[in-house]
Amino acid sequence: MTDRIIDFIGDVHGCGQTLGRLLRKLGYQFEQGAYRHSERRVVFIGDLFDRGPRVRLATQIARAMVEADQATWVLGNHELDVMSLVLIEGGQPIRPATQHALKLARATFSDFDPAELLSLCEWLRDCPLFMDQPEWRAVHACWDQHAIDWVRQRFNGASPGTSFSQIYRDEALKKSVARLVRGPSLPLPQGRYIQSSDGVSRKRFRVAFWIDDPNTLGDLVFQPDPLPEDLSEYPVDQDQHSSLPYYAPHLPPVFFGHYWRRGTPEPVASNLVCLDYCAVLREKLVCYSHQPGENLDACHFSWIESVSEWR
Ligand SMILES: [Mn+2]
Repeated sequence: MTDRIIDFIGDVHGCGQTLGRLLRKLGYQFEQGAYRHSERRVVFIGDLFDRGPRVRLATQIARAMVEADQATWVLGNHELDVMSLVLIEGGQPIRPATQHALKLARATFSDFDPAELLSLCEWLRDCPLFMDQPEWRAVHACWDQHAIDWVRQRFNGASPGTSFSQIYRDEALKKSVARLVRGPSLPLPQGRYIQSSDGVSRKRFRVAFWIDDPNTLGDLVFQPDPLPEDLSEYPVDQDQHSSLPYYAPHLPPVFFGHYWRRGTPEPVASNLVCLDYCAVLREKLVCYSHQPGENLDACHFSWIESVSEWR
């Protein structure tokens, strides 16, 4: 795998038509049922499911590429959430379908017939939660070595396989998986909350996992909604800080998604690339084309404006 250029593609969220356009822009050709390229391969960084208008198309493209050995599909939180609602074990769904869970998964459920979605979810059991190559790494939200080691040991590898339901039965495993697919967050001080742009009020905020010595909460925040100004200057509690993972700059580059970035894509640190640029909010579906061994550079990003997905 290491001699090929790797195209890491961020959160597709049902923008299936935009995904096809991005692959063609990168030089992939649709032949024998899958997009293919002789010198490149794709790593989908997760969250192909939910929210957008063409979830089924997006997943058909990705699955066909995986089956043709042209891509790897790294699982995101939205894949895991749908799988846990759809997969049956011991005669019951793994996770009960709450109103909130059904609302998040609505675009996926409405685009598939139930048997087809079940079969896709069964197939996804064998997709990995992370990729750990000598020269690069990929995960949906956060590389936390402790969580990676824990998951690898419990799954005997990177894919849940027949152990999928254990994620919802084993608290330590659940926490580790959540760390990989949702990333770390911190609680706001007592009684405070953030009214975020999606209409939800939150008592926690998402934080970066590569800040060595933060002084204030503002040094750590990594999400679209800023902290209120007074909280931004709030000192970091050292106990809280020591609970967070830290990814050091000498480690291999990590490619991830999940964080709803905006603007012109660029690496977030010398060895970290976030690929989620809000395709499903009519922004960009973003790719980083990595030649293993080379330094990261903003010139290796490419993207498609996703607005035509709705025309
Ligand atoms: Mn996500």
